[in-house]
Amino acid sequence: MASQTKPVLHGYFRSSCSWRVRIAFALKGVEFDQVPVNLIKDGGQQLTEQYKTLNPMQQVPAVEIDGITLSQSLAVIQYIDETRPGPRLLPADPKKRAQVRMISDLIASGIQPLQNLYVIQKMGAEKMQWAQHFIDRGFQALEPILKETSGTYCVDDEISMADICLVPQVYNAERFKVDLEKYPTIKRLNQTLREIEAFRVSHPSCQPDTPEELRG
Ligand SMILES: N[C@@H](CCC(=O)N[C@@H](CS)C(=O)NCC(=O)O)C(=O)O
Repeated sequence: MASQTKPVLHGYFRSSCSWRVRIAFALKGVEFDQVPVNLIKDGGQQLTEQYKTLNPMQQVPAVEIDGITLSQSLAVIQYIDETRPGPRLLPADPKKRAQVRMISDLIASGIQPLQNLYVIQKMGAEKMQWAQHFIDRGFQALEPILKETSGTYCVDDEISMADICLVPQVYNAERFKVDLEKYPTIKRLNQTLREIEAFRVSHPSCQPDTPEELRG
């Protein structure tokens, strides 16, 4: 049962996993509070003992919701979907639902962790090349899958968790200067999705902790 207290998202404006959760809340029309966790400042506020109590992996997001604390953005999104009214974020049809999970996992397990801050910091001067390589590798797999599954959105014509994962990953790809021309389906879907209100209001350029120079 959803409680009356507003959920609290501990996140970072530019974190793609935090953005996923912001999109899910926005699509469901759920109000929430944000507590910024700066991944860079003070050597990384996610690494403090205090934050570790919220997410022992010392990553964002962590979400306080209905009396529990959750980490792992896909678990958070599915909990929001299962407890809040509004558009379904996973389709009713088992085949489509499996496709949504396949695409979400491909991004959340097969791409994002390999270009995550903690990992690329270990790569020193090669970090750009490293991130590009793994995003490209993932997008080479994602492009034919999406060509097959997509309609207006990643799976058919309903917005789903797959779309929630795609847009922040494309944002990361752009940050790491991956050539998106090689991926026409990914590019088309991203262009369509980023115009949608829930994706716009949750964009890294307009969050409470977005620095002035990156606001837009
Ligand atoms: N599987 C986790 C991944 C979380 C994650 O990688 N968060 C990144 C930001 S998107 C982070 O906190 N990085 C901090 C670090 O690498 O030190 C999820 O989906 O929530």
